Amino acid sequence: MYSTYPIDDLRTRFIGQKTLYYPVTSSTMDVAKQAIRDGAREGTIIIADYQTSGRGRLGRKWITSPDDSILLSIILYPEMEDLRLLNMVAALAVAQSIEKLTDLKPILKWPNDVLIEGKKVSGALIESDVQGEQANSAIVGIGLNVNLDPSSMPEISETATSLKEMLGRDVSRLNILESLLCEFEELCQALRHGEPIHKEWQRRLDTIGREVSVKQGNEVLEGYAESVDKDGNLLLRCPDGTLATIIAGDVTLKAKSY
Ligand code: BT5
Repeated sequence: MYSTYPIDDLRTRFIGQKTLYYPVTSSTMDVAKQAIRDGAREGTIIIADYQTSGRGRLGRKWITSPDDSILLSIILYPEMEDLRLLNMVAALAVAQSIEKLTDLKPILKWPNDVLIEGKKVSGALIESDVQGEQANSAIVGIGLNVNLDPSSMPEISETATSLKEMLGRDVSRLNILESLLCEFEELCQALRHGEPIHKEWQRRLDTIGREVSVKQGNEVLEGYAESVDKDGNLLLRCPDGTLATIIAGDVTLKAKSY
């Protein structure tokens, strides 16, 4: 269990100022959807100690054991043009909050993974309600492995890590959460003021300048990850010299050549 809720003295204006907290729920995304239907205000967060059906993108699972992770959904009512940038906000907020509180050096993997020493410590899932050209709402879901022990979880033991595993000590979920919410709000404000947050995101992306394979459904594209555009799409230089714009997919990095 988190020790205290709500967070005392949370230094944000709107993110996390209203919290719905569950020891166990199916998925904080589902709770957030219902909260939107019930008229939740912007910045409302849903946090859980455990999810019975935690989800990732494309129907994949998000796996944790009880009380060891940050499992968070944030409700936003964004402008349409900001919607596609929320994955950047989520990944940057996670990376910056880890950096503020530890000496770890997280890096980002396109589109929204946060890695430490090549292993995934956090992922983000954005679910939105869009009608025509209008974004009605968005839910930013963030899973962050704080004290998780990946070695006890065969499905992710090879690919996942946690702050505890990297630091060799327990880490306060509450401290990380508080920092994460502050970073998230600052980035939201930057986005609203039209600041180019994609530049900082791109700077931290390990994917750029690497040979990669991109899986989109059953199709696999190979090429050189040249850069990202301001909407966060990956620009892939294909072997025939053409430039492909990748909007969604899973990237596998090939070994670094020095
Ligand atoms: C993501 O999906 O990385 C988005 C994860 C979002 C989870 C949060 S938790 C709060 C909120 N409520 C939810 O129900 N979801 C959100 P994706 O890129 O599809 O990655 C999923 C893949 O990551 C899985 O197929 C596993 O390989 C791996 N994975 C699963 N659990 C993991 C964990 N705890 N740590 C690291 N990797 C994990």
